[in-house]
Amino acid sequence: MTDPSTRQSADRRMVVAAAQLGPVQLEESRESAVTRLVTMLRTAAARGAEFVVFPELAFTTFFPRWWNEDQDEVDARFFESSMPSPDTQPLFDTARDLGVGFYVGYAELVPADQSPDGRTRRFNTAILVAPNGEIIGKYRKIHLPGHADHKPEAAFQHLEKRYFEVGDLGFPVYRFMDALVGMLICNDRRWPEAYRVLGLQGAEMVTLGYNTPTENLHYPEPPAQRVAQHLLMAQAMAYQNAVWVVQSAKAGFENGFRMFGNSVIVAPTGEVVAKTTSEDDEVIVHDCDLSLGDDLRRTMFNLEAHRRPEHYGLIVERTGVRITPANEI
Ligand code: CDT
Repeated sequence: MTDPSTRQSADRRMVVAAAQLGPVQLEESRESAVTRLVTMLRTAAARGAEFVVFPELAFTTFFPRWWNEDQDEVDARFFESSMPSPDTQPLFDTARDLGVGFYVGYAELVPADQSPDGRTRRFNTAILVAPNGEIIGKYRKIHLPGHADHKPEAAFQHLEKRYFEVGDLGFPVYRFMDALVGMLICNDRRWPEAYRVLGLQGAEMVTLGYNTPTENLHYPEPPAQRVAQHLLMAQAMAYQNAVWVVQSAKAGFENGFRMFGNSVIVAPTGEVVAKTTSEDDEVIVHDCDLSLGDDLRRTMFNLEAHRRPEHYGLIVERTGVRITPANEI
């Protein structure tokens, strides 16, 4: 365990990129998607990036929008049972050649014969890959949105609860190059608890890929409002945890279903320092001062000095709302 006061304070910087992917159509091959990621990795490296954040489920279309009862087909088309796999190896090779690390999301299948309980398992996963091409960290998405049942009346499905299990690795933080880095995936960004658990482990940068539909599945909502909420969350979570936030979208029309872009890099001050403007493949880069959050962590958000966990019990004891007015108990 490292004491927070022993962070190295010398000029610690990391040039970071968010590499947003435009749409990946259902028909597009994994090989083609990986070629696009490799192109963006090269673009980011040419602009000085040392670390590139790619989206959630980056090698395929966002398949949870379709109901499919043929699990073998789903597994074959969308899941990876090894990483790197033959299709994804070029991304790892290019990263190693360029000396650039990356975060990428994919659908992970753990075959029954490799699973401790002998069950095939499926997760929505992100990995952290070092500049030498080695996988040094893994996160399996914990806040799975949507539903598990078929909703034929809906314009589209959001079947993450059908296709994936809840992640079983917690919220780990990794020492990555010169920084302490945590990973989240898409819907996790709506849950302050996820960020706080990373903050309590000293995270200085939180990386996250997402696929967010422009339309609300559940009720009509103006798309601009959805983007405003996305930016609001990124800025609030960055500031309240004094972390850099790097969020990368898969965006645009996939087989007619639109997802918003607005990939962002947010400073620990809560300010947006870079943002995409398209719904296509697009790279944004920022030279991050890793010590920028230190003043906040020392003062306003000195967690050791100011948190009161003795009053936060409900957060872990209770999942949903139970109305308990203090004057009615
Ligand atoms: N991929 C993902 O987690 N998307 C969710 C939308 C869920 S809508 C039922 C998000 O929070 O962006």
